[in-house]
Amino acid sequence: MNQLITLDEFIFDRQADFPYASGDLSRLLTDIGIASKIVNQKVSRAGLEDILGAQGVTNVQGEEQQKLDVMADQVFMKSFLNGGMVCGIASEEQEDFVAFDNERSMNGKYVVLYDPLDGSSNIDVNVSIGTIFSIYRRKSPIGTKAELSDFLQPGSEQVAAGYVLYGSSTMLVYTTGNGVNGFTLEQSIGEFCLSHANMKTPPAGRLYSINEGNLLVCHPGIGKYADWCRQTDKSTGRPYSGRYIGSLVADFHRNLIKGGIYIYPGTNSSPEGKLRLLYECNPLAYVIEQAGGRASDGYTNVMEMVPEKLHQRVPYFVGSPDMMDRAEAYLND
Ligand code: AHM
Ligand code: MG
Repeated sequence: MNQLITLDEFIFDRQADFPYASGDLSRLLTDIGIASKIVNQKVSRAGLEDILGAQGVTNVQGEEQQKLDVMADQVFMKSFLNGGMVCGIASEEQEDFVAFDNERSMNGKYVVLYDPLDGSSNIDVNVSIGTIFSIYRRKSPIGTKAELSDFLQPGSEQVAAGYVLYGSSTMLVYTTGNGVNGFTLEQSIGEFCLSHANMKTPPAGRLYSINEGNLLVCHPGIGKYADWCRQTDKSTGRPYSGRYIGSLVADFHRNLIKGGIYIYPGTNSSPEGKLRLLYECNPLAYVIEQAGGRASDGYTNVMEMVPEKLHQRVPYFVGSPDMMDRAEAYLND
């Protein structure tokens, strides 16, 4: 029987990788694991809550039932607030960042940016969704309240990032800059267990993921790249397969493992695209880079961009390095 390594054991074993480690980042990652187990529990009951709750309005505790993405946002925020390692958070669900004002949190070294439930339009139809998170060391002095500048850091400054995929099984995948490791939730013991050690993406793959409905309203180079993917050529394994779930985390995770490229381009009506730089693009860029892939806006590594606002959007290309090279070449041609 293989040795079972839980997420918490793994995090604490790896703590020595950081010469400056005080255990705070380890504790923070553990908090993320706990929050995602709570969210997983709620997500797995999607569809039942309305039936089991009183009229779908209040639950047995008399609390108003919330939409799952708002609920997930609150679960993660409370976990960061209670954990005390974080001086503030920014979330897709909240217009402004939140600076925690209790003494313990103000002494926290880190800020977290997150998308609590990405792909949430898929909840109603029981399709995989995810959480994405990004962790930075704060810029403002320890002991004070978090400031906007703590959150507007380029992705290259991330100290950890990852995602949780609520799929046919629930997985937590993260990096702290020493490779990528994936943990599958073993429901019977309620623990994330190491299942995908040192994940690497193949240099090239046979999957391309794009909302084809956008092909006529985006840069023509992207349509030409999609045409190339569809052409038959045995020497390059084409035609490639089109795979698009519409849940970034799920599309990203599949492509990471099997080899592929995900593209969400700027369109005529939304030149900046749809995805948010700080809590969707940068964290997954850090993960894919640590797994041997790349991410860009078609021209520039997204992690080199200096963000100007919390909810900044950016066109997004992410995946296996050889596929990225070719897709970018079509864009630049
Ligand atoms: P969300 O954060 O509001 O859920 O939006 C992000 C999602 C991604 O998960 C997904 O890849 C994309 O939006 C799908 O968008 P579209 O339906 O336009 O293809
Ligand atoms: Mg999202």
